[in-house]
Amino acid sequence: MDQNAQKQRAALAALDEVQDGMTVGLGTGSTATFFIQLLKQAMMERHWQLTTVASSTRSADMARSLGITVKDIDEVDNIDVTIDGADECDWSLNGIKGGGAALLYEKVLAVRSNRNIWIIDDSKLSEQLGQFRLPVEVIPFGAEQVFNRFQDMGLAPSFRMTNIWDRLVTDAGHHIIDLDVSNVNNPYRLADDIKGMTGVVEHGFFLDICDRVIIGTDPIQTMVR
Ligand code: ABF
Repeated sequence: MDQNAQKQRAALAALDEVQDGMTVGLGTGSTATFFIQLLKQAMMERHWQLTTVASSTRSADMARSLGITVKDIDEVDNIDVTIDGADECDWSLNGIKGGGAALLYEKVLAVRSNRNIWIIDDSKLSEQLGQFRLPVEVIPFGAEQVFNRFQDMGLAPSFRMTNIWDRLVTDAGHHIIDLDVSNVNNPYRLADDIKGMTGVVEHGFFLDICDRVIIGTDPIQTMVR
């Protein structure tokens, strides 16, 4: 089944996680985009009143363009469920996110959410995390020093670029360095080491965060924590 069909199927299945009156976290990426479109349709058909919080400017803009109420995360007392995509997911419901350069706000949203649901196509599944390069968000000041540290650690770093001259700048004004973690057996240890580095804001390991993964195969497959 083609990936888009799987993404749409997973996004549709995630509507089961939403009830009238909820505050819903909106993820970022193409699968999350399908979900936002389907959420609007469900709101109209089922007369749901919902509040949302978005994990990126582009998801917020898209939701608002559909007439969905989007609040700042500090304006809501509670986030009932966040529906997001992932770049890679293992059988323990751990994942790598940040391919869309939104990992910081995605993680802030996820850790504030009562439930986290990932909607993916089956190409994202892997036995051991590391097929996807790990995005790390760093402040611009001293980013080269952090890059060099990653090089010394054998993680083959590369700056995420918007073109051949300019480093990508995230919604929060930071840069992304992508790392090769394909030889890493203990993501927890590496996650702690990376997070402890001065100049690093956040990394794309999402460990022990996701409660349920919906895989858009036919029939749908789901993994729960
Ligand atoms: C988001 O989900 C991003 O971190 C990631 O890049 C995306 C998955 O991409 P897609 O849904 O477009 O395959 O959380």
